[in-house]
Amino acid sequence: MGESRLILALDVYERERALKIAKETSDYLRAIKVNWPLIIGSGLEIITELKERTGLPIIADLKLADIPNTNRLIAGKVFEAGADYIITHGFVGRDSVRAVMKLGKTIIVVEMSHPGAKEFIQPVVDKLIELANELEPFGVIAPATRPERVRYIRSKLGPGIKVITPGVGAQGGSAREALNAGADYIIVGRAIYGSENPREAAKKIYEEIRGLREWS
Ligand code: NUP
Repeated sequence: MGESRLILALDVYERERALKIAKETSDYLRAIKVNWPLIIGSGLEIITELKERTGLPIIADLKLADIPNTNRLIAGKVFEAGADYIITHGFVGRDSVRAVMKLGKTIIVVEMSHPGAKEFIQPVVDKLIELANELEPFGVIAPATRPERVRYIRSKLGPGIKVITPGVGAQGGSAREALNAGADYIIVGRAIYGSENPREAAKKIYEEIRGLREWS
């Protein structure tokens, strides 16, 4: 991946719109994250197409949370379509996560960015960090909406594991604060694709965070 630390969450349904926004913003991105809305709206081939047209790595944000065999069946097809990374839940246990990791680079959800994450996920964060340290995935998801939690997670996590933080912009988190708290990359969706000029919005965030120090 290039120099930028900005990942676009491309949560639109339509293929044409997705390709247009991806093309307009790609100069400022490190990767494009594809989630269920786009896969449901445009089909799995959108991964292949986005990758070919932008040359950027694709993160498939499926948040897999199934038994090992089902996780494997899903992840196999998604990596085959060209995804470079898959996001998976850790709370389903090591066997389910391992099934994904066997097939390709994996990002484990350690703490989500929405308020509801405090109900069930936050209380088990230490165990999810332990799981990540043991399995050594490419990275983990931590909440940009709670920089103090990003700092905590970073402090407990092995140095080789990247911290990737959604929640910037529409959910109220600040790119700068997340990165200063130890995030390696930030994920931004609505604040870019929902803007009147996605290219300008991406550029603005890119410029805001350029030059902040790298943690790992
Ligand atoms: O904890 C998480 N929070 C979150 O927002 C884990 C995620 N994967 N996401 C995703 O990041 C969410 O599903 C969406 O695709 C993106 C954030 O989009 P936005 O709030 O910037 O529009």
